[in-house]
Amino acid sequence: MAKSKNVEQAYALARAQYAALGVDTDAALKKLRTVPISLHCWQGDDVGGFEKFGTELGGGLAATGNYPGKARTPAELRSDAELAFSLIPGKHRFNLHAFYGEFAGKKVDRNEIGPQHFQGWIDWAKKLGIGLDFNPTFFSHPKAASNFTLSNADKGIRKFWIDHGIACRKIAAAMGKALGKTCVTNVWIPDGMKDTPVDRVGPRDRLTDSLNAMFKVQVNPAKGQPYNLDSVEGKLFGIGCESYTVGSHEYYLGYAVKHKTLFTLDTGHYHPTETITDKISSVFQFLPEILLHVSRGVRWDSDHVVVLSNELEEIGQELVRGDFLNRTHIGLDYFDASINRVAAWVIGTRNMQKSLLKALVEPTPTLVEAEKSGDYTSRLALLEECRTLPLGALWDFFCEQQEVPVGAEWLLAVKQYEQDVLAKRK
Ligand code: RNT
Ligand code: ZN
Repeated sequence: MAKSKNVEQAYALARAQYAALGVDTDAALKKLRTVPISLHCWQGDDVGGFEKFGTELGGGLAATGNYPGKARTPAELRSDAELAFSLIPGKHRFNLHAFYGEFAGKKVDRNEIGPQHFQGWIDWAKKLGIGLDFNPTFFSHPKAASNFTLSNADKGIRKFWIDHGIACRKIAAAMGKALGKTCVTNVWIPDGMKDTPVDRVGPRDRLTDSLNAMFKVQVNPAKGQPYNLDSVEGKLFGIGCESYTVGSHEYYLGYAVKHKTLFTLDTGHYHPTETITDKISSVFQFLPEILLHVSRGVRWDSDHVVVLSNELEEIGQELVRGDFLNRTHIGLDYFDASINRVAAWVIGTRNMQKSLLKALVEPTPTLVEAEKSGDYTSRLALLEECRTLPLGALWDFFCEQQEVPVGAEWLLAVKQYEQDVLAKRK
């Protein structure tokens, strides 16, 4: 890619402006390069998967819109994701759900899946030099139709889902081992009730037993880097589960602390006026690592494409200020079917990176000093001045350094691909 003189000149000016505040922008860009974001496979096909059981998307999840060109096969999904990766600076990861396996036209039920169904994904990840993450799929299945999976009152159904969870952890470990990059497996279940329950205890007792049975199976080597890390994701409510969610925030935070799993904070899983900003440092008091599902709820957990909002900037600030980047696995979780799906990946990922960059070039020591000495006037004044520093010049330079399109140029590649490839998927 030809280097642009404008980009370099703008960077030199911006660099000096940040340096005057004591900020080393070269070091910030170097750090940003090392932070992988896990792109969620399910943005590529509206959480469809490749099982073809004919079951509708369940669990209160809803991908609205019918933009043409969604991926219908693993090969198409991989091709779309490759385009997205080529437009995002840095090296990232890909996050698979269990129902995206390659089943060669056969009906392989969820309790029967194995690493062989993900060999194509492993080979692909190896070729790209990226890591994979994983998720058991506890929805879009006849045995999840009652909205009770791991907490189901029926022992047989519970067993089915426990076996699915174990199968997934083994697949994840096989991925981690094959790629030499630890895989993070996120457990989210849709269990809950539309109307007010009478027994809130029973399902939670059963969920605890099921999780214990699922996590009891060892999938990691006795020593050294783990192949797989387990995480659990809570939620406030879902469509069809407005009154009771078995795996609530408190439930899983307690479970994670007690059983030493990771804990997933999804930005869409709280009251609409509540953000995860203030939860990060609290959770880190008690857990070594967390998983983020960066999403954007609009009025509800609507999973809109992540934009560079105040909330996203605050998340970046918390991760950087608290020195939590090495303890945080950052993943995206949204699904918008009303716009080009490759663009949705690119926009959300680049925004997540911009929020980190903005935090990495904050004059944090000066701000902390002001705060410590009780000079809240300076703290506020400086924070507000920082908002309009030339971040765009740093970002453009970073894109150029990483040999991906600068500014909105990436959109041209997406539009071209839409014309050449997506439009032909009828
Ligand atoms: C649902 C959870 C969960 C899912 C994915 C598809 O509310 O956020 O993470 O979005 O597993
Ligand atoms: Zn999520």
